Amino acid sequence: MFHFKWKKIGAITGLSLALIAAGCGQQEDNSGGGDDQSDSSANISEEVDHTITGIEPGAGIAQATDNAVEEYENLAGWEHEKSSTAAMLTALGDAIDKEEPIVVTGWSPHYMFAKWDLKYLEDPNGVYGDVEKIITIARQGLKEDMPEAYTILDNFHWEPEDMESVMLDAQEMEFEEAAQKWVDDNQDVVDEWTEGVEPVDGKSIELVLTPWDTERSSANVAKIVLEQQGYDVTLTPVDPSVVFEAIAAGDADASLAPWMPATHGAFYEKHEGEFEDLGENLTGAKIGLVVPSYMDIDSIEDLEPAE
Ligand code: PBE
Repeated sequence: MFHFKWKKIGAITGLSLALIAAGCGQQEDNSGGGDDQSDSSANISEEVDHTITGIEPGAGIAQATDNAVEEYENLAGWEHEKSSTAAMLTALGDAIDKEEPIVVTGWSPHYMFAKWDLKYLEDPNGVYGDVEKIITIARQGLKEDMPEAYTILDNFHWEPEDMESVMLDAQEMEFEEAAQKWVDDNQDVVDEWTEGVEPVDGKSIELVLTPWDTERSSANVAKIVLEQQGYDVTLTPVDPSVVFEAIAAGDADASLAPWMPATHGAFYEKHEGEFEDLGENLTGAKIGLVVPSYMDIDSIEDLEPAE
């Protein structure tokens, strides 16, 4: 935390200098109608101190962003500053309050798009993929050991709006309560997932998830549905790499957390053949570089190198 604040002070100092420099430039350039200059992509890149405000280092989007900095020649000399989702959202909110530029790693579904007017930067190299699916994976042997749970997990499919409604309610209540509310309101959907499945008597099952609101939503809904069926459910939040490791090793039973193909594709490939892929549980997710809509750039390629 301390480290992050310190970095932020550095960024603010850099920004003030950039603004002073821009002001000087405008005075010298009075004849040329230099008003647009403060919005130019070179200035945007300087004003953000050639820094992408990222999230937790273990996130798939963090790996993708390191790849983007490597791959895009125009991101030469850029820093990808990793901290936490909460710190990224605070920095984004602060920048928007002051109408300052900022480049963050963002994803949907997420309330950031409802709360603020934001846009994804185009990604001509396709580093962040296009549409992402969220898939369900299970340890080998789960189908034989717990066929009832396997069937329910295999049937689990919902829409981004469903996930968003749990995430929105969870702003004001615990995820358990928000998930229960969704289950109560959508018992017809849940009935389809559990149709023909026999009840069980207190068998234990462990689901691993990643520590973001999207996955807290799906895991808590799955927990309630499996508990209705008679299971005793444990939810364990871990890093994305550990989701795959735990399922591949048989230490956990299943997960509804992997984002594919771009976000967690590297982990998937590393463990391919050591787990079962039960297919998507949601489609229409996305990751990428996100900026406030007032910023006058549209593509990652509009950013300028640091050197
Ligand atoms: N996320 C949310 C995660 C997956 C879910 C996009 C921040 C990640 O990048 O690993």
